[in-house]
Amino acid sequence: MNDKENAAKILKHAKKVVFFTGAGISAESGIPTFRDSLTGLWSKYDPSRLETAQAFRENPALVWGWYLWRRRQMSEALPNAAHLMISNLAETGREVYVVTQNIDNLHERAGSQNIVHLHGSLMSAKCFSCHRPTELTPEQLVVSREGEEVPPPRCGRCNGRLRPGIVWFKEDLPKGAWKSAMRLVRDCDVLVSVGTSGIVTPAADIPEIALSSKAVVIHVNIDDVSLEEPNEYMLIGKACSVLPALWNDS
Ligand code: BV8
Ligand code: ZN
Repeated sequence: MNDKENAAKILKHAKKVVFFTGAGISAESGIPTFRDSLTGLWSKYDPSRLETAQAFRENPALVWGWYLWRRRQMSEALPNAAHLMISNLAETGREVYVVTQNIDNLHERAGSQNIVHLHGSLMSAKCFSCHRPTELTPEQLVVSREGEEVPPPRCGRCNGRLRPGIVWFKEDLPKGAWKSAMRLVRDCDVLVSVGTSGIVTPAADIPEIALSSKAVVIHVNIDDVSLEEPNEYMLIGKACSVLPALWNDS
């Protein structure tokens, strides 16, 4: 049997499955990934300029405007066949969890329930000064074009600036999120790692942690990202083709 057939068989017999996802799973929904040479967000913006608290301090309107723009891209995107396969698999009597690095809400909109956002979510905002979480009004979400600078709204409690509820570089991951992810990853039968380049830590350590906890790891990526270890399967291809086939073939 080839890797795909083996992986499908393993998934069929799994009781507890964790899907570890990165930007690649949302690529076919039209949301640019970070490292695509042409359209990737990195190539348009220097992450060190925009994805740090320092950048927000220096130019809150640029950073807030950029995230509003990304939020607009997300709202115009739809969950794809890969997101839907994960949500449908949870209806087959096995435990299915999602641990995602993505800040979009496509897993939620595909119907997945048990989701851990390691790096926060574009749906949330909090105060840069007192950290109070704040719901945004529709008016506060308006942005017209990419790169538009929009001064962030103010906190109702301390009048500090609101920031996106996400984790920037050099910021710790939410304690609860990391703990939940570790509990799930250490206790699963199969970890399916979908559309991640494995560059950003500590999230990038997750497939290795799963392998050392005796889980099988199935990578789904257009590139070969395998760690060349036993109990690992590398399925090369687009998430929207590979994931549905993984379930239909089993
Ligand atoms: C931390 C939210 C402790 C924001 C993100 C030096 C100095 C200081 C820190 C560090 C340092 N060196 C390392 C670090 C740690 C740092 C880090 O990892 N840096 C990297 C750049 C080396 N990490 C941190 O800072 C983390 N915090 O460590 O705290 C600490 C405290 C103080 C000081 C030091 C450490 C916090 C990291 C969180 C950053 N926030 N996101 C936002 O999104 O705007 S990271 C962001 O980038 C994503 O969340 C995700 O994690 C990452 C992108 O990775 P991927 O999702 O994998 O996406 P990518 O584009 O890379 O890859 C896409 C993949 O999909 C590719 O493989 C491609 O082949 C594939 N693909 C494409 N299309 C498809 C496909 N596959 C299938 N189908 C397709 N159709
Ligand atoms: Zn505040």
